[in-house]
Amino acid sequence: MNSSLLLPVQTASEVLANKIASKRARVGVVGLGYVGLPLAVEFAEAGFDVTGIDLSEAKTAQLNAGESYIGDVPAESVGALVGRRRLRATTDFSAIATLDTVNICVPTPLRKTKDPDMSYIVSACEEIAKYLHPGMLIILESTTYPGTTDELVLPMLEKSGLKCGEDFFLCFSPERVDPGNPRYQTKNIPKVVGGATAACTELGRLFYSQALERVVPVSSTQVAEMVKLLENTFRMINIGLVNEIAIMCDGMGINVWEVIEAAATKPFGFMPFYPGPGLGGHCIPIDPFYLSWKTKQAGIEARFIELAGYINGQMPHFVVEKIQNALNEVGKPVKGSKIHIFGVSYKRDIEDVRESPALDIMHLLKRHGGIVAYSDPHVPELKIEEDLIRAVDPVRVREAQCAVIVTDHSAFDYAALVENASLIVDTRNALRGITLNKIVRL
Ligand code: SAJ
Repeated sequence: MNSSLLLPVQTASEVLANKIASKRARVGVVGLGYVGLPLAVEFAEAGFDVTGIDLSEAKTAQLNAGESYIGDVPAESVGALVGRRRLRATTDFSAIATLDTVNICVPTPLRKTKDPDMSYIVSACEEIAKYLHPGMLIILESTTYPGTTDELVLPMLEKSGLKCGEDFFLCFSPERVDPGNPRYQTKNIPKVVGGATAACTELGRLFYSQALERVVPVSSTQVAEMVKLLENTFRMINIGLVNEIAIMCDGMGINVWEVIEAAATKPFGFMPFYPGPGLGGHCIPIDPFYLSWKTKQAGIEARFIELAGYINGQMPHFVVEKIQNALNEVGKPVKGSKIHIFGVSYKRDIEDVRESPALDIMHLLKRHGGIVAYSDPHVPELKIEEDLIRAVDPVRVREAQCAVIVTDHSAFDYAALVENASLIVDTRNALRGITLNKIVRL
């Protein structure tokens, strides 16, 4: 046969690149939470066939019924994509055998010992390895310590006998989802991606550029893993700094909120952070300890992280001391006093109570014999130790000896609170501009 008729054999990378560029690649997302579901919807809306995989029968059934359980993902979008058979959800990992790309978006919590809990990543990779086939792109998005992708995920996948960078391709890309952010959503948040090899990085770049506005390729998976940890460690440490500044100002009788507001007028070289009752959420209090855990393995002590973690962890105690002193000023002990907490989620205008400092504050007050109630329009009920307590009407603050603003939800009627409460500890400067003896600030 005339050799000019023989088409050059395409490499696995070229075949996959063609599938991605023509949007014929069948996309998979493992883990359909606040990261995975928006990502799945973005790729489906970009024209790919997307299969979401999750352990939860409830979640997959809701999605296949065209419903959404993530605030940032409208049910209409899910319904339209499911209707057009662009998006489907399953609990069956064997679907991976039919896919070309898989994004892993599973949780990476900390254990009680502040060690990384890698169990979700490990079990996802065990399933993927069963169905891994030549020509696949696997991208880990879960926040984790530098080295996870190359040292843990890559060997697990190569147990299949396939070679990374030749038969399959592997990247890390940090998730930067900020739930409820009205301006930045999955599509317009710049997407960092780093591959185990240059070919992996290029395929990761090509993949994300099909659906997202800006892709930032970096030279390795470790760089990409470290980018995320720098971002969130930066935030945690600066919150720790401003909390320590608040403690200093409190000791010197200086209004820290006025100090920060004036410092924020500096048009360069300063970024305001604000003191608060402690550090909540599933990112900022957690992510930096993935970094410090890893550096400890290399004999490097992450002193800033440890110190900031200590300071942030002390804030609930600092707030309870403020409450004790405020009640003391009016001749009342914490013991037997009714204390009404305003806001229990970890930050304003959301319903998430994970790691919320309000839980620590309520626990400490109960331990001191306080009688604790709370109001929160986003959290109808709350488990404190073994007790399940329900939110009460804010007007019940009239019965309390002290009100404490822990989370400054926009929905609160602060004028009514000032009117009805006999004593208020404001940990968020929610009552800024109101000067009354009955208001005590951080
Ligand atoms: N907090 C303070 N003072 C501050 C800022 C935050 O005490 O100046 C407290 C909050 O009350 C909360 C905790 O820190 O308890 C975390 O707040 P956060 O604003 O960092 O909110 P998160 O946990 O939702 O962080 C997410 C992160 N996004 C991702 O990891 C993708 C973070 O990187 C974002 O910067 C942050 O959202 C954001 O800016 O909203």
